[in-house]
Amino acid sequence: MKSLNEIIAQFPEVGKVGEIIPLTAGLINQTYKVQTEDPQACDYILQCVNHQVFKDVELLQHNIECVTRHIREKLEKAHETDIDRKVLRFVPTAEGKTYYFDGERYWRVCVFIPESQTLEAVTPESSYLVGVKFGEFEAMLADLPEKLGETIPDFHNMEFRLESFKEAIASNKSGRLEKVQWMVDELLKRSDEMCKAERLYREGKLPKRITHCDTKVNNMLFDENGKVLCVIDLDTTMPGFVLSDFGDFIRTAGNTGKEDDKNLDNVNLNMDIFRSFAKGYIESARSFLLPIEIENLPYGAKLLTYMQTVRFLTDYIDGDCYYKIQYPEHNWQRSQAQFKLLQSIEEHEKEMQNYIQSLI
Ligand code: GN1
Ligand code: MG
Repeated sequence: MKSLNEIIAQFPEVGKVGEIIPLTAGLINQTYKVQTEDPQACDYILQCVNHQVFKDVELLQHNIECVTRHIREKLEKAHETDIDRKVLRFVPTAEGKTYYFDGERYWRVCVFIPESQTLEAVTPESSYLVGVKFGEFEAMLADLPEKLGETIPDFHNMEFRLESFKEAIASNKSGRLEKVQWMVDELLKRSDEMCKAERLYREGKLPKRITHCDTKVNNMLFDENGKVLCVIDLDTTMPGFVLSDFGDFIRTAGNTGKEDDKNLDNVNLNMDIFRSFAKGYIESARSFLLPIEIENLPYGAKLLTYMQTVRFLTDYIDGDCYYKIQYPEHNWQRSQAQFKLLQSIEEHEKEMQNYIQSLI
């Protein structure tokens, strides 16, 4: 196996390397911060792409190159300043590729955006700004000339997720089914309602657009003054429903507790975050959103929370093959916390709909 220093050496732009620090945030890829010795030079992010999850890394990097190039061009045309902090830049290998295959694993390097930070929680003020930014992100990609592929086929396809769920239940690999049966029943009870988006798509009523598909708070960089800089973690940027982007933000940032909170009393929908995000998002995305998309935004919040509950529980029943876990019952804890959030979102559905109506 090649050492990290040998891997980085494949990306000639990166100068003399100092410390390499593992970062732990993501549940999928392995990420490192690469500090360079020259104090004038920038630092880098090195990532080992999870090839189990992202089967076609070439397609993945093609998507990312198209997206970052297009956004960069838009920022340049708009005479924005400080562009290198507003869009990611991936570093080429000696062969001019944006990834390196070491015979076993895929690696890529992007520039570390200086004086930037991720937040694990937002305030109503910052969630308004993040709403504006994710709306802008989709708006900027609305006229992307290249066609993007699905980096994870059927990633946010609820019908497909339910099929995998049912397969996991049928084979009960971990023997954990009995314990979680009550939640399985609760989830299956809602399955028909939760496939509405796929049905609307087939009927030609709900479009697919380029969406980010992982709009967590920690996939947004902020500057030292709390201003939004740029959207990161572009691995799942692909055709999908805007409901995904809206919903996944509410699912993550609009939770008064943690995604894996051990105390379920902490977990509820934060309506202040919902309102401020919705306001910002609709402001910047209304230029291209159809009425059916706007109307279904609260449904998106419910759908993504439901989908994540199904995904965590599927992984738990399968014996923890997908998500990185920190303790044996982690995926069960996550499932319970997501389910609690789902219930809270269901209780607030009417209130969310009324608010969206008041904005349009
Ligand atoms: C994964 O790796 P991370 O934390 O950015 C997952 C998301 C889930 C999330 C659960 C490719 O994202 O879809 O919502 O965990 N990404 C992939 O928090 O499966
Ligand atoms: Mg991420």
